[in-house]
Amino acid sequence: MKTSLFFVCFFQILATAICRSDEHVLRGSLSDVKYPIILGHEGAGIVESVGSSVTDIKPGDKVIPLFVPQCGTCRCCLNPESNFCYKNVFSYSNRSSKSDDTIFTCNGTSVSNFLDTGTFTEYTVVEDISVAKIHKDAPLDKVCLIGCGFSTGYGSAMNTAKVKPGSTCAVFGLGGVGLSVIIGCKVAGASRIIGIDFNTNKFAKAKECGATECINPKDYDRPIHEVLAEMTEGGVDYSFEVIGNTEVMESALTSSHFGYGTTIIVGVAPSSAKMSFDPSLLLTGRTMKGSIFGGWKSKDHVPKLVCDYMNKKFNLDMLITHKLPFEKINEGFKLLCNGESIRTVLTL
Ligand code: PAD
Ligand code: ZN
Ligand code: ZN
Repeated sequence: MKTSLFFVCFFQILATAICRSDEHVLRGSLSDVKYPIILGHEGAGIVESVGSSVTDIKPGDKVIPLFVPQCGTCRCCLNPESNFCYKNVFSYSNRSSKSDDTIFTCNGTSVSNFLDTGTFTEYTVVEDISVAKIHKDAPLDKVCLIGCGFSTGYGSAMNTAKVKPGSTCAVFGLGGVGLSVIIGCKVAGASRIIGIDFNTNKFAKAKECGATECINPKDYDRPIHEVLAEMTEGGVDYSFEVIGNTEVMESALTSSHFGYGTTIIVGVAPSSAKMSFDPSLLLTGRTMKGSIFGGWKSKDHVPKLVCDYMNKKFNLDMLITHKLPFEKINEGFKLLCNGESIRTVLTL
């Protein structure tokens, strides 16, 4: 391990949820990930020990690992508009250098640690820039969702899109992340929130989260952007792609109103995917942006989001449809793939 032991935090994972990004890796759609790998990145736990230079976390503290680190000193961390960090694992240059830097081995073979957080394990070790101390009374089996799905969706609406009161939003994909976008749009004061999914079983939960209407593209014999244009007198103010499908990304862009519409890409497309769309969609005044971890500066904001949850600023409990003991992890993946679950939380 190249990381200095002075700066690490060793902790027990007590709760972790399953996110679609874990399943992307299981399926092999993110080709630049090295196998074997410890998946999981939406977890929470309790610290066992820390390196001697770690000052903000101590044994016994409750923590959430951060799949986007915050070193606090790089150009991205110093830019108030960015929540990226030079120490991220997403850029190709970092990935290759990280590949020889595995913390874990099994029978002499290196084992990668997904997004430097790998929460599908009883114990793990991360750098202090990849872990946030949270409130001592936080319920770990709920706030683990703040480690990825909830914060990503909620922040995409609040930070990346900056949804305005009275606006109209369209959310493509009603999984745990898409429903969290809906919660964010609602908290931001959107007056119409249209959920789009080809699994109608997701509609009741989407409405519980704040969707004002839900539509299924399979119910129409014309492109969904035409349906949305009709419903909204020309297009929505904000559209969100929360699936990871480039064709839907194009639909989301086309569904936003010319002159001012904003489209946010949240879904993770397969590594080989490329987008192609008519550039006049942008030329005519639309904006398209991506959002990683909802734009939150992870180490600063995760503890605040946990407090906001505890103070009932938002409710994420309705995203948790299943709870299983950790040994039943494969059942949790089946529920996700069959479209039956929103979030399954695995506990020790
Ligand atoms: P999920 O699988 O629970 O939800 C996806 C939803 O999309 C499901 O309800 C599907 O039925 C629906 N769907 C799939 N294809 C279509 C289609 N063509 N048209 C309409 N509906 C469709 O996933 P999730 O909510 O856990 O994650 C969603 C995406 O967000 C996924 O790609 C994941 O990798 C990505 C993600 N991004 C970040 C980030 O920081 N940007 C973080 C976490 C997850
Ligand atoms: Zn995730
Ligand atoms: Zn940084």
